[in-house]
Amino acid sequence: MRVDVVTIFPAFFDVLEVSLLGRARGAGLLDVRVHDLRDHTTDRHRTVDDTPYGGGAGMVMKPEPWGLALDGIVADAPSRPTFIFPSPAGELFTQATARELSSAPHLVFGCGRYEGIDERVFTYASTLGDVRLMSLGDYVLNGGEVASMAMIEAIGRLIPGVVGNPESLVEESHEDGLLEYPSYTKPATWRDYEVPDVLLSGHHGRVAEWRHAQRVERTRERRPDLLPPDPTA
Ligand code: JFH
Repeated sequence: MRVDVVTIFPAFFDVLEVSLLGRARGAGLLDVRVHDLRDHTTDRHRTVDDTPYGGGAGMVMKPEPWGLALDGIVADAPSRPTFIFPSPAGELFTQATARELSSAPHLVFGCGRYEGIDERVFTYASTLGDVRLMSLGDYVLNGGEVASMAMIEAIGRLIPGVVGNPESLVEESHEDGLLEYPSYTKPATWRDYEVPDVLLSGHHGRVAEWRHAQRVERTRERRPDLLPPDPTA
């Protein structure tokens, strides 16, 4: 998979080298290229923002550098890319979104800052490929970089060969709508806390039942929104 990232903070993405995805990049499964938006400015101050038409707080990212940056990426693209712009006003990015995007040959992440990007950039990008405005959740970050990084990691680990054990991807929580069961490892007693007896019993059927019950109970307590509606409620 080819991934391009456009940002005014390219150094943010240095951590991709040391993360889980560093290995995937080494193996040629993932080709990530980070571009500095300011390289596409034409004024002495390398300006990327300006005041909003119609007034209001803060600054908005100018369209011209974005147009040049996207043109440059598309010029040597393998196919029509999918553009992803993190935004607090986007559709919710979920595991299903990550799954869907993991089969795309080319993703382009546009990282806004300030109050966001001039709306016409999204319109222009939609003439070059599919455009998705994506939110990580209902809270406000300072820009699109952290959201892009999270999405690149969530998508990248679903590419076959990126995560070591393919079983851990099939069994994964959030694909079947329940939270995961609690995990334990050695020692069996740690600071007077015991591992639940059933896990030491060797009864695979009872272990599976116990884990399923744990998943349902934890989901009801922490994420009732994931469960089907209770008809007695
Ligand atoms: C981003 C920022 C907008 C103004 C709510 C009402 C008014 C600050 C680019 C994604 C998620 C983001 C995100 C993604 C891209 C950018 C900062 C934007 C406003 C906020 C204030 C700039 C934030 N899931 N959260 N945040 N910002 N809005």
